[in-house]
Amino acid sequence: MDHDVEKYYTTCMKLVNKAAEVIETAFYKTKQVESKSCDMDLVTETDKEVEKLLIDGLHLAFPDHKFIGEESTAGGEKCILTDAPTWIIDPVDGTMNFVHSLPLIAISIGLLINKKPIIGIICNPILKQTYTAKDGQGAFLNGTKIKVSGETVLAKALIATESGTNDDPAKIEVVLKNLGALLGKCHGTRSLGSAAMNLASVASGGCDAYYEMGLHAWDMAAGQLIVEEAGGTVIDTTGGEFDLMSRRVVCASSEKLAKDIASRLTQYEMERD
Ligand code: LIP
Repeated sequence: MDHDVEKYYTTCMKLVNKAAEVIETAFYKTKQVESKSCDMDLVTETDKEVEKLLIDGLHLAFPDHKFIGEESTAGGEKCILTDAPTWIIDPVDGTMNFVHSLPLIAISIGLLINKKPIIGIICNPILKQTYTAKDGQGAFLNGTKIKVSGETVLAKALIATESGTNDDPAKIEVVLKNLGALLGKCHGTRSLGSAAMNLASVASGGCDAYYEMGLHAWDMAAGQLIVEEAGGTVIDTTGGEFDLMSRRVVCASSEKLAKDIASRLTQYEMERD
């Protein structure tokens, strides 16, 4: 079946622009916050409203497409990736930042067809940054082409990572061990508080690498394509091939740097998406 990727992209962008207005309006107001898996894993009424706006709009335009959405999954829907065109959506990535009105947040949407990333959109409505990519067509920030830094040397790399939204002491131990394995051996580490913004920062060269364990498909779907289209490498934290449902990622400005970081990481076992 032929796919009109241009139509998928323009339809999605119109909805992203509407969603961005919803987030912007809510950003400096008091939020209604609920906890999900633990007290650090939050959801607001805006996450739910934006996910509904995006899924309803895309479903109306493309009734045979499938969806994996962060909040629908939290609400009990199954997270199943088939070969059908599937939109993977994080309505507000960086919900903790959003709750604190820290403007490092993003709408993150990836479209996969035959399990292959075809479209990636990361939109930060507060900083007015929209990162986009289409398969084979490069990566862009607000319409201007972007590239990874190209750094290959760990000692010169600025590395993003996150402590994540998990209160398991075993996970915290692994996070600290991995930080310990890199601090003093690289330029420094950063935590933007949003997986999508970390991925976008590697794609645009601000950070040279990003790694995390405990993510979900909706945190990485858009960013994977944007980093790859910007010339970067995306792999598993074990050093093997990237698997969107495996809940872990290392991405970097070069394959050498990605593999070097992966070789230093202790793994944390999690159930797959
Ligand atoms: C969160 C991220 C955060 C990461 C967490 C989580 P949410 O997404 O973006 O940076 O550390 O693992 O996935 O819950 O804000 O959409």
